Amino acid sequence: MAEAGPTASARTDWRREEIAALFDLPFTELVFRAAETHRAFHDAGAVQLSTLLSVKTGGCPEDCGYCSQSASATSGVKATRLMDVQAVLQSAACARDAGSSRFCMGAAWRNPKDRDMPAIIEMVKGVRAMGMETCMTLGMLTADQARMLADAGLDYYNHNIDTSPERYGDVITTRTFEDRLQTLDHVRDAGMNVCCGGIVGMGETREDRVGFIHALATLPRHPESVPVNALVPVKGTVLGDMLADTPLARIDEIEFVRTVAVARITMPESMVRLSAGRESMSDAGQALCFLAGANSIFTGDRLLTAPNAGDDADGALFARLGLRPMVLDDVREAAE
Ligand code: SAM
Ligand code: DTB
Ligand code: SF4
Repeated sequence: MAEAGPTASARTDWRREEIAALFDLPFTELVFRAAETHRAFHDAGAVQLSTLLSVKTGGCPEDCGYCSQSASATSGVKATRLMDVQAVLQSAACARDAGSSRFCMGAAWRNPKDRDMPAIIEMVKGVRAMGMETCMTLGMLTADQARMLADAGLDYYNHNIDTSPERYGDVITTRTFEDRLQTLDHVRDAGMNVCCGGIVGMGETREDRVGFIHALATLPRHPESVPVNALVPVKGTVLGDMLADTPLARIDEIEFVRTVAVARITMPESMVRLSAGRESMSDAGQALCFLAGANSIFTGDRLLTAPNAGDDADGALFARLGLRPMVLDDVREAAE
């Protein structure tokens, strides 16, 4: 079955109560419904593989409470300059050779400066020329910057809403939820695919998770890609330190799977990505996520700064579960 991005007719008028009611379903009923939706819209045996590279690490002026790269964190992550284009392309070639279909480049910026754009554009063009899909996450964009990236051929822009609108100000104070939405508008207006999701396990309530999914599922058009991250608690970050003291605040796998299932049901045509935090999940927990409709992962042994499961572990998991990587031809067919 051909994969497809969200059509204009996908339902975007979800009410909060409806989403809360989905979360409240008996677990097996919720997962069953999500699996049905998954099968109606996607090939449930195929998982899309994306690989991350941090092209500019650390020293970020934003104060996101979860992030090791914020200048306000004492995580020990060293700030670097923007990587050389050739080094980025070498890393992309390794990812492609390992079977990844999309290369996602992240920079620890509040926003890119105009002087950074020429190198960024070279990275997009170079990775595309290798036959991979391209994704970038560079912070806030102006309408002009979004157009420049689209003109360079950038396929996806990642910009997460991270949590519910109500909780946003508790996690990040240096920008607003509205700022986030504005960049997402610029990305859409420029014609790029949107990758937008967030983090669970930040000590939020179920109601916040409802608000988070509600905000995504009622965007004017569903994101093509929805990353659901489980917080990777990093020492020296506000949330990492807070949760180190209250281990019970961490999300349990069943609640994580519920979140994936509700994302799948409410945004049926989107790719739902089991993202950060997968390394510390059990195989059974990940299997439940795939059953509940997750159909994309980050591969390789590193995310941006945090460790990731790694190709050997993922190869073994896919063999155990009888899953196969979505190859580029499938991905291309999906986009048509
Ligand atoms: N600076 C850009 C921005 O914030 O848009 C891009 C990079 S930022 C690291 C991308 C996303 O990674 C964040 O929005 C957040 O959802 C996720 N992330 C960052 N640190 C995380 C952590 N410790 N655990 C889970 N997800 C995390
Ligand atoms: C997303 O939602 N998750 C990825 C990607 N988008 C850029 C990043 C996860 C970062 C995890 C923490 C780290 O590596 O520092
Ligand atoms: Fe900076 Fe992005 Fe980390 Fe926030 S999440 S501190 S914007 S790198």
